[in-house]
Amino acid sequence: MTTQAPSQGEMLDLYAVMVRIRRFELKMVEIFTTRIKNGDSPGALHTYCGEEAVAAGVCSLLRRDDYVFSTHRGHGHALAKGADLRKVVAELNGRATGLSRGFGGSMHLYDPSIGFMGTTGVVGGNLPLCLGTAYASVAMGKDSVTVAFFGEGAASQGSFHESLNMAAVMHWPIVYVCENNLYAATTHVSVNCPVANVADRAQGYGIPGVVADGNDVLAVRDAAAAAIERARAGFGPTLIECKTYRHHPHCMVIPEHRPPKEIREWRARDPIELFGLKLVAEGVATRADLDDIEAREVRALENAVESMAESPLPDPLAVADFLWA
Ligand SMILES: Cc1ncc(C[n+]2csc(CCOP(=O)(O)OP(=O)(O)O)c2C)c(N)n1
Repeated sequence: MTTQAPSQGEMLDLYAVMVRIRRFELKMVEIFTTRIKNGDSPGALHTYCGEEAVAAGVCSLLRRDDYVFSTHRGHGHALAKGADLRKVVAELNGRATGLSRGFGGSMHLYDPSIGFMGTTGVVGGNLPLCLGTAYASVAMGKDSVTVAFFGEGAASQGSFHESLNMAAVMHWPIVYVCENNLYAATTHVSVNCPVANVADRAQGYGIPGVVADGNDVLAVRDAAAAAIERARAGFGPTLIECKTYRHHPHCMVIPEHRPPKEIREWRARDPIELFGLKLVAEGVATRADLDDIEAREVRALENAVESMAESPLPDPLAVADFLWA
């Protein structure tokens, strides 16, 4: 397998995508907090802060005609796959200009035009679905690859095992990306996973299982490169486990339960800061270049929030557009 080192432009893109996701999530926390204070109920918000290197690293290698199946923690996957920032901001705020016309929200973001096959509120629910696009690619003679992101909690659902087994026996082009952030809501991975690594479970299906540092975007990219190449060439699925950690509690309504020391230690390994330091140390970018990227992303986000605020709510009767006749 050949893994091409990213060019300077690709490195800066990786940085920009991670910053875009981080800024987006922090802004949504701000907006949702205000809305809750105002007696509004904007729904659940599962942020991806701390895990950006996974989505950025994997999606940087995908083509538009490759497919991504996401989770309840999926804003980062959508943005990394190329979803329009304005439409994602609008969708999370229930506006008619949103990705799902304002009817879906955080856990129902879809954009099939870029191969983004959706976030979902059903933990492990995306894993059987990803078999569909993989089968379709094979049946149509296309070399598109399907990526399924999921948490380590989902890896203890029956759907995980069914999906891996099917993909393995059929040699379907799927890259399974487990985002092991140590906790499924409040349950530590050691409670529901009896082996050291989720990736070890790949052995049971005769496919490669790889552990990657999920806070190192280049390590994620390397692991993904080999898996994508393998899948595209017709050799079947790979299970990648990215060890990472979320900055925020599980969602807006569940209080923090994790040990403060553990949170501090992981936050000290912030994927964006680590990558920024590396870019500067290796002369790929100056601190001023990185600040420019940050400023550009902040501007784009501010514009998206402004346009969302001016966008209408969906017409309730338009829901009929989604019903079968
Ligand atoms: C089938 C199902 N069971 C339970 C839940 C409630 N639930 C929502 S998120 C979550 C934790 C999922 O953990 P993990 O898969 O590790 O993803 P993470 O939240 O850590 O990203 C649970 C149990 C659900 N949404 N769907």
